[in-house]
Amino acid sequence: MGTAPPTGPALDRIEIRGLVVTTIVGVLTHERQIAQPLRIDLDLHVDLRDAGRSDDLGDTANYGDVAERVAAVVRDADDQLLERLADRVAATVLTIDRVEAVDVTVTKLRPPIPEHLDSTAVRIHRRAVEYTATGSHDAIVALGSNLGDRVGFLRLAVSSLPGVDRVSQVFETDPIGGPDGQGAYLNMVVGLRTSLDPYALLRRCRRIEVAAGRERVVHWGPRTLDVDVLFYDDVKLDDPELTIPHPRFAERRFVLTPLAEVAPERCPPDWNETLPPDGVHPRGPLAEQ
Ligand code: PH2
Ligand code: MG
Ligand code: MG
Repeated sequence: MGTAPPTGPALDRIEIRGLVVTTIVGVLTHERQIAQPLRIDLDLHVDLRDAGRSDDLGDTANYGDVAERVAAVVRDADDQLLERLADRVAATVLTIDRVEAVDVTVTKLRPPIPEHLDSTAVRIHRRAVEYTATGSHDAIVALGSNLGDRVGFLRLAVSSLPGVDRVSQVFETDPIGGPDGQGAYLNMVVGLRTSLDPYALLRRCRRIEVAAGRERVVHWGPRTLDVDVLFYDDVKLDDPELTIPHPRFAERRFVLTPLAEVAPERCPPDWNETLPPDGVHPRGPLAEQ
């Protein structure tokens, strides 16, 4: 509330142009022996709205840091193909928090061919969700949708979250709280392994909600997609941005029923006997919806 709801993924970019690094790259014998100059150009897809408001470097990706990391990767490279080198540059850039996607151009400034030409290059586009940030932290995330293409939005969430390795079935549930007359929810719970810290995971969840066209208009109102972090390892966090474990998970059958399929040890003892019955109906696996 207060600020205008985001209307979709930002088209913002951070550009890095003309980073020249000398390195070993190529298939030909002399290319394997003598280093040659490459030019790297990068377009980082980063939502710059937060930094535009705050004037805080912590709210964006630091291009100095990016350039340094990329230069190090290229300098230490020993690849045959520009394609391979570009891919490794992309993977490095996508480990940086807030970078949603990247365009990488790698240009050979002195291509070893007899024709006269200026340069040769490859340009690739990679998204962070393709490089699933699988890591050692265990997170449990709850999904809910009661507006629009509910099954489609659950699918979007499951495929966009990094490192998902456990999924509950889908449940159709009566809406709890919020305005009268809203439609039934589809709810499910997923488990994932991630290298993201809790705040970066929260931002990833928000971004997926935005991609599903979520608008925060009415508190607890109908939503295309709700992506809530329930647990992150055994971390306890209580600040205005993020509370973990989720403050109301233990009161809600629409969370506990799918949670019991994915991580029963996280459910309070006897929840199934003590919570009042409410409308939670199993609908089977997401793939069969
Ligand atoms: N989410 C809410 C409020 N009420 N009710 C159901 N059945 N399922 C939900 O996911 C849900 C809700 C707020 O996030
Ligand atoms: Mg919620
Ligand atoms: Mg939420």
